Amino acid sequence: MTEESAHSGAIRRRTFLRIGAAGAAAVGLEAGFSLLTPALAERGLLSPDGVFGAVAQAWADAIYTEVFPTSPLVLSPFTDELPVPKAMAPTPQNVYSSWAKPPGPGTGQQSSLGNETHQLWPDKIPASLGGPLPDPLVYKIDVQVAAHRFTTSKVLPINAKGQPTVSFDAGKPVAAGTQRDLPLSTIYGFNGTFPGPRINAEYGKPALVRFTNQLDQNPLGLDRQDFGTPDPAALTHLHNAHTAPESDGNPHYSMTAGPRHEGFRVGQWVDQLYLNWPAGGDDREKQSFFWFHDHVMDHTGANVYKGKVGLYPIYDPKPLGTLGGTDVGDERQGLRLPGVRTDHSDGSFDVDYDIPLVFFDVRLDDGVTIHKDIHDTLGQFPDAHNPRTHPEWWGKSFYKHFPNHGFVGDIFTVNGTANPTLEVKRRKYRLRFLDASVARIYEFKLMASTQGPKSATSLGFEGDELEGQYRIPDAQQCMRFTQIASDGGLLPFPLTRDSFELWPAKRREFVVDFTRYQDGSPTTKGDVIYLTNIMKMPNGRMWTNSTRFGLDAQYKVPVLKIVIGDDAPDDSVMPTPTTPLRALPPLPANWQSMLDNRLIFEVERGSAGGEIEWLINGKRFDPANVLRSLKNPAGNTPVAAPKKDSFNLWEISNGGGGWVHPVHLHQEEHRVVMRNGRDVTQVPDPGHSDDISREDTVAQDPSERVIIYRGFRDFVGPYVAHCHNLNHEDHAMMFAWSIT
Ligand SMILES: [Cu+2]
Repeated sequence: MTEESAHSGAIRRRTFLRIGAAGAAAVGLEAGFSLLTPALAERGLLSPDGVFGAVAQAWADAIYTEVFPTSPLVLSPFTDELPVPKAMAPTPQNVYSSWAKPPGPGTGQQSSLGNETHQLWPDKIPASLGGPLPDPLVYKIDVQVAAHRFTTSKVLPINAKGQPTVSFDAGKPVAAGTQRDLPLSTIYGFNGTFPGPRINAEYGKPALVRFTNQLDQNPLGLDRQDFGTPDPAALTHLHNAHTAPESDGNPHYSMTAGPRHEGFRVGQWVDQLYLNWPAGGDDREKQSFFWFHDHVMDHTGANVYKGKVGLYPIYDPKPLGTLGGTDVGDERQGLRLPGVRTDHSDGSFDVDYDIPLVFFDVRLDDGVTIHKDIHDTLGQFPDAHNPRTHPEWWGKSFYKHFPNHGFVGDIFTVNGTANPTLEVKRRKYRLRFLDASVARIYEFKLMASTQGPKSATSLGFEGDELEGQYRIPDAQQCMRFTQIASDGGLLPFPLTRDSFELWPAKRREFVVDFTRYQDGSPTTKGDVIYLTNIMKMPNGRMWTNSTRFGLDAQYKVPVLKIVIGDDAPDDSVMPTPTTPLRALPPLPANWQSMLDNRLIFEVERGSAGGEIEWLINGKRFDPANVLRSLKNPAGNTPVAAPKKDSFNLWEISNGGGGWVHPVHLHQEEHRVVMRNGRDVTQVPDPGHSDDISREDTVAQDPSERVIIYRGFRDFVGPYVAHCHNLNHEDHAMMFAWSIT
């Protein structure tokens, strides 16, 4: 049986629903359609001509449920140590060269299917663009079913009013008021861990990762619950590396080439080649902190939430003269950013005082909240027998594929641990922030509190106000952040921040000096500082309160406890607001002349509802066709198929309705040139001070219009752009584009 025929019997649910909306008559013979039709007809959800049309909204309203479980209260917060992943070791050459199918540049050598070839092997990068580069270091990452512990603390089961409530042990009730240990949650993890491995990469040293889908293996017999890829396919995107489409993990590509499916199925592997080479060979395009995550169409949110998150800081050993200094993880050299590097004999290296912080909000099952989802009609998780409750899943991670407003958790984790503690030396640190949450946006501040954390329940809060579980009512800001990097790598100059927002998928890097407070007074051993979230975001729609939009002075949620430890040597230098870090790539002087013929993409919540409510230019994601721009001021509607080595302006506009969208564009970093009609190339928008940097994700407040300048260099082929609120992405807020 071929790959295609093996899967042709079941049309994917989303494809079905999309087709249904467009006119199901055209595909009435599809097997999946006939399978689903009776169930839908029985529920009165199908109009006589098979087109959902007007019933879609009613259907959606009937199926949405915004009832979420309240997670049990973590009773001893800030006792678990923050896990800091160590650098992963590459596979030795004598090992990978003995693999049955070793990696390489040959025809068909890119995946186990034998139908794809690396577009640009490192030795083929032209000298004019900084090549050739050496053969890649090889890493092997297996996508595995595993178990994960969010906390070692006892927990107290509580209800939405914050009162003690019953829990369940192997499905059997346990009396209210009983303190419990949390069961392990089932994850789909890179090498079975959450967060997954950390690859410390370097410009000039390509890396190749062989991702193997082992999700069929479940030696511990873990209950997979009702989320994650049902297939179970795997597809990984190194967000947002400069990568050829066959290694980029975009679903658009995987369906037309590669696996010709939404991802790689169990037993298959793909070699993703990360050249660690900047766009156009331009050192100013270098970045500093990638992450890799799942990107299976329709299930990215569920898969990321189930644990498919990995880290990929990238260092730069090259002295750049006037364009900026080296950033090699050694504070005695170049930019002298915090970092003490240890090189290992296997080719990997670790950097002390350089710490990634992955933020992820989770919700744990209370055993009494019904699992009821629009997806239940589609038979994806037959063993779950939804809609019903799952007392046997008490205390394990709970997910809803399709909430009306987006999914947010009520326990905030850092590097996979709820309410962790980091003991720091009295010196400077480099902190790399990543929002790996499905939908939550954070605003962080460094705060001190004399009274310490109080549970939100003890303060009388209930419902959504319990999100984050703890508060520090007396907290005051005590330190500032010196921002050195954003999604697109080092900034041209550092920014001093009292607080900053972190949107889904975005990275922000900071230097923090733990030797003194912002008033200049020294810290002392044992002092405690809380990294505190001050953005209240009760659901996935948007925040209700933040510094920019009406702070709630009572909402101060400690996320990470930082304890000042011993003195330590520190050869790093705090960059000042005039320290050049990395020059921006050139913006043509005549960029405004390109405005009239820009491409325009409007993201919006459509009126059709249901599975097809999240739209771009009025269309749901169509993997088979490149999207067309809305009519631009020049009167044209160009298709999103730029020529290789061209540059253009793209407008991303938020269609409104009181939603916010982090819109992520694969491939090259962009630079915001206009926000809401104003040129921000010299003076940034006051609400978006890092518009001065290069980024890969456009943060869009309600109804904002953002125009970005971006290039399309070095590779050809299909890419995607999409909202990184993963509930939106998974429900079709994505479009296909291509470099031709
Ligand atoms: Cu969105």
